Amino acid sequence: MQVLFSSSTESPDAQGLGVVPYPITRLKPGKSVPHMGWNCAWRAWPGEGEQLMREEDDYYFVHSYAAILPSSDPSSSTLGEVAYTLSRYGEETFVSSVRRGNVFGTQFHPEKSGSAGLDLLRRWLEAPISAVSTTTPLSSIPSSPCTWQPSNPSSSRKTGTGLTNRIVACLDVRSNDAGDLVVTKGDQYDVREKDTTRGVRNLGKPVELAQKYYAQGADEICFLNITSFRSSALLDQPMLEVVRAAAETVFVPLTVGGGIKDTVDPDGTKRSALEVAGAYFRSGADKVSIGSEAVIAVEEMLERETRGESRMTGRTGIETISAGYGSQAVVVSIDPRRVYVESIEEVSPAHRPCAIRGSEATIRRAESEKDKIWWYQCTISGGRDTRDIDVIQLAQGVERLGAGEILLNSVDRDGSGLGFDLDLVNLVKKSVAIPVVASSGAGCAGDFVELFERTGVEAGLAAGIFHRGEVGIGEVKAELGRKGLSVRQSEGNNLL
Ligand code: 1PR
Repeated sequence: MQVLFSSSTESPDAQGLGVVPYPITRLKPGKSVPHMGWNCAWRAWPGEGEQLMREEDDYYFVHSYAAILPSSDPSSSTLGEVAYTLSRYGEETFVSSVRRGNVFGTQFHPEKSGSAGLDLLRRWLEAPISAVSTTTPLSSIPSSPCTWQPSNPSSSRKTGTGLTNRIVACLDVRSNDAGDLVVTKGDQYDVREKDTTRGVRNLGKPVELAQKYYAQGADEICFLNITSFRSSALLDQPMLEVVRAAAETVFVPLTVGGGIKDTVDPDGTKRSALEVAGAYFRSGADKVSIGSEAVIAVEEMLERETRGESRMTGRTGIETISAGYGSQAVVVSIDPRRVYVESIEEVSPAHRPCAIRGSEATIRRAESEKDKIWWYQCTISGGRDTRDIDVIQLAQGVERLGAGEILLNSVDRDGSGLGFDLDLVNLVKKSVAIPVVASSGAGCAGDFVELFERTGVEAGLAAGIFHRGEVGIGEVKAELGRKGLSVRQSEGNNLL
C-alpha cells in the first residue's frame, strides 16, 4: 500500500508512485513500534460505495511506518479522498486502507487476518465491476471531512493502544526416536518421558495442531524447532514442509524458530542466516525467531563496546534479516534462568539491574522464595548452557541490533503451570520499546488476565495447557473479555 504514496521517511531517496499525494512517516515513539497485532479499521466515509469491510472485525497489522493524519486537525487532511478506512494506534490515527477505482491497498494483512481477511478478499473479488472501475467519478466521494473516529462505538477500543491482547499457541517441534516430527512439551525444557523407554513426549502432529488452534481463534502460531541447534535448518526439509503445509490453511501469522543462524552443510556449503530465514519466509513464515545466535551476537557487541569499537558489524543474523525483510520479521527468543544468590553483592554490578528480592517480588511464589534473591541469566542451546549475560542486556542488545519483537520464555516456569513470571516479564517490558510476547508457565485462563493487567505486554503464549486440552483458546479469550481486556472477537477461524 505504501508504494502508492508519494514518499516515505523509510527510504528518503526513493519516490513513491504518487497515486496518493501524501507522505508515509514513522510511527511516533512512546508505544511499542512496530505496531504489531490485531486492530480495528473503520470506514472513513460511512455509507459510501461498496461495503468491502465489516467494521466489527479486527485485522492483523505489522508495520512501523504509516500515512498518519495530522494530530492537530485530522479531519482536515487532504487524505480523505482516497482513505477507505482509518485505524488508531495509541494517539495516532492513520490510513489503514486506500481505494481509488480499482486500486485498493491495505496497511494490514488480509491474508493473515483469519476469516475476516479472507472475507475482505472475497468481497473485493466479488464486487461488481462498476464498483471497481477506474471510470467511477471521484465526485462520488463526499467532499465533507472524513470520519476520523470510529463510527461504530462497539468496534472501537476507546482506551489503550487500540491493539487487542494477542494469544499465541506455541508448538515445540522435534523428531521423535522414529524420525517423525512431533509436537512435544515438557517442563524446564526436558521433553523426554520420565519412563526412559518411551522417548520423546508426543503430543500430536504439528500441522494438525496448528489448524486446530487456528480454528479455535489463536491470534498467532509459533513453531519452535527445538533440536535444530544441532543441524542445518536448510537441510531440515520436514520442518520447511510443516511451515508450507500450515501456511496453506492457517491464515494468521506464523513464527518459526530454531537454527536460524549461519551454518555449514555437511558437504561444506556455507548458508547464511539470511538464506535460512529466506527459505522459511518463502515457505510461508511471517517471522523467524532467533535464540542462541542472538545471545552470541549481543555478547560480541558488548565486547566491541568495551574495546571502544563500533557496536554494529552489519553481519549478524538479526542485522542481515531485519535489513532484508524488515525488523518486524525478526523475533528474538530469550531463554532466561533464575540464579539464586545469598546477597545482592554476589551479583556482578553489570547484572544487578535484573536482580529481584523475593520479599518484593510480585509473582505468585512459593513461601520458601520469600527470603531469596535472584537474577536472570541467559542460556543457549535449549537451556543447556548458561552465558555471562543477563536478560536486560540481551533484550536491549537485540533491540539495538534490529529485532522487532521479543519472545520471552522462562526455563524455571516452562511447563510448571504456576503462571507467568511477572517480575521477569516486567523487567524486560520496561527495558525495550519493541513488542514482547510473554511465555512459559500458563496454567489457567486467569494467568493471562494477570499477565495483561500487570505487565502491559502485547501477547501471551502457552503450549502445555493447550496441547493437553486443559484450557482452550476460546476460554482464555472469554475470560479476558469478562475482565474488560480487549481480545480479537472471533468465533474462530474457518479452515478453507
Ligand atoms: O537456539 O535459535 O536454535 O532456537 C531454539 C529455540 O527452541 C529457542 O526458541 C528455544 O526457546 C527453544 N527450545 C530449545 N529447547 C527447548 C526445549 O523445550 N527443550 N523450547 C526449547 C522452549 C519454551 C517455549 C514453551 C513455553 C510455554 N520451549 O517454547 O512453549 O515455555 O510452555 P508452557 O505454556 O507449557 O509453560 P535456536
